[in-house]
This record gives sequence, C-alpha cells and structure tokens, in this order.
Amino acid sequence: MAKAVVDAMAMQRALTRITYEIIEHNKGIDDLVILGVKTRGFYLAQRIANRLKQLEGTEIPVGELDISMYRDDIEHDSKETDPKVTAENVDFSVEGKKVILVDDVLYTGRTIRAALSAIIDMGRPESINLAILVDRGHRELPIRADFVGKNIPSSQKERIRVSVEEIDGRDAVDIIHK
Ligand code: 3GP
Ligand code: 5GP
Ligand code: MG
Repeated sequence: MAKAVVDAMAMQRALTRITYEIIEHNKGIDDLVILGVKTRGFYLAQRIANRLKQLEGTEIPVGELDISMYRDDIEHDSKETDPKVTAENVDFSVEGKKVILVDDVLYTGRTIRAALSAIIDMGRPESINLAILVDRGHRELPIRADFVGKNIPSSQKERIRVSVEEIDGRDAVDIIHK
C-alpha cells in the first residue's frame, strides 16, 4: 500500500526553496560545488544546479558520489556493513570549495558519514553542507541536514519511495507500508 506524501509540484517547490536557502546561507554562489549521492541524489543535485543557473546565471559543477560495496540488504539490519562511498567520477577539485552534498533520503546517517569521508579524502573543502529531500528520522549517528525538503517521520517498517522524472517518469514521494 502506497501513500502519496509529496506530489510533483510540492517536490519542485521544495527544491526551489532549498536552492534559495543555499544561496542565502552561502551569501551567493561563489566557490560552490555540488555532489549528489547516486542514484536519485545525483538527479536532485542536477535540479538544484539548474535552478542556481536560472537564478544566478552561473554554472555550478555537479559530481556524482558512488555507493560501492553497499549493503545488499536494504532492510537496515544492524549487522550489515556500512556503505562505502567513492568519488571516482568527480572531475573537479573540492579544495577550498563550499560543497553542497545532496541525497534523496536521510535515514541512519551512515551513507552521509561515508560520503563525508570520501569528500575529505579528495581535498580540504572550506565547508560541507547537506541537502536532503526527505528526512525520515531514525538516525544512528550525529548527522543532520542543513536543508531539508520534507520531514517524514517514518516507522522502520515503512519505506520511502522517491521517484524522479529522469528515471522513474514522475516526481513524487510515497510512503510504502511493507
Ligand atoms: P536511490 O538513492 O536511488 O533512491 O540505497 C540504495 C537504494 O535503495 C536507494 O536508491 C533507495 O531508493 C533504495 N532504498 C529504498 N528503501 C531503502 C531503505 O530503507 N534503505 C536503504 N538503504 N535503501 C533503500
Ligand atoms: P542511511 O545511510 O542514512 O541509513 O540511508 C540513506 C541512504 O539509503 C540514501 O541514499 C537512500 O537512498 C537510502 N534510503 C534509506 N532509507 C530509505 C527509504 O526509506 N527510501 C529510499 N528511497 N531510500 C532510502
Ligand atoms: Mg539515495
């Protein structure tokens, strides 16, 4: 059973609001770079970069972080290993940059912890901020997002389905009751 919580219009508004918050927080867009966690986080990162271009007229570099040796069990069994995030396809430097890290769903925080390690391995950014479309709660690490599209308190038995036009043919967030 799926319950619709965010429709296409609401998702676009949330991304536009996050974009304005990024500009305000950074007092402009100087030295910004965006890194999206694959798969859907990368498409959301591209959307934010497109809006930044529309609003500020500047192209912001967007890179993709890959989750490798990822848990094959997405049920979040506590015995599973932590995700490894790599930045093999990022063709720009993060040195001295203001990095905006983007993912679709924030849950335990372990993916973001791994992403932070991968970014810091690439160089020393001036700052890293986290933008998330859906914060579903249940953090296991002291990690929070700076820019949040929507807080959706969830049961651990539920799953948040994020659909993006680019791969799913529609923009939506639904709660799936397993
Ligand atoms: P996405 O980032 O492209 O959305 O985490 C890897 C993929 O597994 C994600 O792809 C996500 O959609 C999907 N997924 C769905 N539910 C869960 C979940 O509860 N935990 C994790 N880790 N992944 C989930
Ligand atoms: P975390 O590492 O914080 O537990 O989980 C974050 C990553 O796992 C995100 O990249 C996200 O893709 C995925 N994830 C965790 N829970 C969900 C969920 O309920 N729905 C979706 N779509 N992805 C999830
Ligand atoms: Mg994701």
